[in-house]
Amino acid sequence: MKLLAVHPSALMYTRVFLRLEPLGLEIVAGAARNDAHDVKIFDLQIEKHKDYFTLIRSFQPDAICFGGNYLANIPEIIDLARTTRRILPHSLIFVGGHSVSFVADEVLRQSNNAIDCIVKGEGEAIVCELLEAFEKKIPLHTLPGIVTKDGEGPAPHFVKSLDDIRPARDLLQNRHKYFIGTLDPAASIEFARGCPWDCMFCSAWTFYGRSYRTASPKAIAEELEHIEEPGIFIVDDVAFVHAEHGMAIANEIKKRGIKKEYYLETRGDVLLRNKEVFKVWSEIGLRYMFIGMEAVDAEGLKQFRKRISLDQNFEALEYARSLGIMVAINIIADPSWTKERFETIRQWCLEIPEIVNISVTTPYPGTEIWHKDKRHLTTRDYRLFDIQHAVLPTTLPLDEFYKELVKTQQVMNMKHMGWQAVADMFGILWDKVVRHNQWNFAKSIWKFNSVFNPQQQIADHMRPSRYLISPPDELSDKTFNKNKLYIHAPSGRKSRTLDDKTEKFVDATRMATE
Ligand code: B12
Ligand code: SF4
Repeated sequence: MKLLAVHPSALMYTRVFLRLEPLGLEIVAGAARNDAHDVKIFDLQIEKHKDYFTLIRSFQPDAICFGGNYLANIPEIIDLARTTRRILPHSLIFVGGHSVSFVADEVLRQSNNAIDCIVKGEGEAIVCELLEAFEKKIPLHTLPGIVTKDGEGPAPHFVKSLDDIRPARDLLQNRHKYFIGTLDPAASIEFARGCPWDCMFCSAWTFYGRSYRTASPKAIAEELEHIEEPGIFIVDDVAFVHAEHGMAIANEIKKRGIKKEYYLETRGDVLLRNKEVFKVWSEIGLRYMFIGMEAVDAEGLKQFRKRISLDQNFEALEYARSLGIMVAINIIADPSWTKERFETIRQWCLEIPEIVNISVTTPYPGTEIWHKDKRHLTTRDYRLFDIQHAVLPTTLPLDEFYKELVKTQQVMNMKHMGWQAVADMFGILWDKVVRHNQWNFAKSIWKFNSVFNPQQQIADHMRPSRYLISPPDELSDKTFNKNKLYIHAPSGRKSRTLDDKTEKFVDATRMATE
């Protein structure tokens, strides 16, 4: 069969700081190609809608699938599916990925028969069976994880091993367009899947049933050897949770003489616990690290149910600095923030050398705060659920809130434009643009003001919206049932590839008990 796998357009943040390959979609495409299907990938983060339509007319795919990792992309996917249905009335159209798994019924309904089914959970575990069932006219909703308007199959299952299916990276045409900051160009890779913690604002753990699985160091190193890009974005939610695994990958990389530069995301307490691992990684090319601090005071951390103390967070930053790793911190701005609160954050951010990123508290389906936050949503427009817009009532008038937010983001952005930074930047630009003709990083420097703009953000709220997300049906601590949040059913300790000490460490640093 001919399968076309499509990633939707970039959201706000990705229009400036980074653009990364759609790894999940590439893995799904890889599984289908291994099964002898003729597969193409089309990435709308780079390409245009009109080129998508030209492609489907010439390629005439039997099946088209869309990557629904981001809630904010759902209206675009529904509209694309509707037009595609008119052009190719007999093709199978399906959507899979993180966010769409949590709102499957709703998206099917809103598509008005344009989307045949939603694939919940891991796509590579079921895509081949799905294509076969479509060919043989077997009812799709009998398959695990598949939801159609006629019903839903059994719970989705996991792939046997993360080592078996490699992403079809070679199917992307413009690989030089993917980058993160100065890692330009950059490829993405997955070392482990899932997260054993259970933060209330996050759905990474509910998607995978609080499991944590690792790929083998050998398979990872082999994959790295095949990647041409010098920069590597490690997509794991929390990198190097398990020290031995991180160390074994580093050893394999050293043994094979692989030379790359890496970016990863982790937690402050994991960094402090596994100092040696991060030290070794700084020696083999770890350049950038993203730590989700979420709040800068104890009250804020308590609100986010993170058991890590502020002292630990600052100690982690200090340690990363000592290794020469550039750290970016994420702070979550709550809609209740006042002008004074924004000012405190700006001052704090100027006092530290790290890059600070700010996002807005956003309840997402699949998170605890979606069901428990008693504040009513002020908008149900999917497109605004991108953590750059306020979807809950703001204490400041909305325009003031955005002015303060963007001013804070500007202060953070400009901080890295001092004389020394400009001099360093000049060196980097020389290397990227003049020596290697790589333009992504250079272009990103001038894009900030055109994308992050308070008037534009207000205007985004005024756009007419055709598809609205339904609010959570239960907003109560008493009736809230955590088990309903999961996409892959939790199967406890055995689903986590962690040694007992690490399992205990995770338990001590997460808030809830199973
Ligand atoms: C890497 C990553 C990114 C990369 C994106 C790379 C890309 N182009 O896709 C970057 C850093 C750019 C990014 C940015 C953002 N991200 Co992000 N990101 C992640 C992260 C950590 C891992 C995703 C990943 O690659 N995993 C590895 C691959 C193998 O897994 P996967 O993509 O989930 O794919 C599997 C399944 O989902 C499924 N699947 C996926 N696609 C498809 C398609 C089909 C057809 C099928 C059948 C199956 C299928 O099968 C795959 C294989 O098993 C997730 C957290 C998570 N654990 O999912 C957050 C996450 C997806 N991001 C999130 C958010 C909020 C954002 C931003 C909005 C944040 C911001 N700062 O503004 C932006 C928006 C980016 C955009 N779309 O323009 C949220 C999503 C929230 C939501 N409900 O919408 C998540 C869940 C994080 C979280 N815990 O809240 N992100
Ligand atoms: S540590 Fe918390 S915020 Fe980070 S991925 Fe895990 S559950 Fe989400």
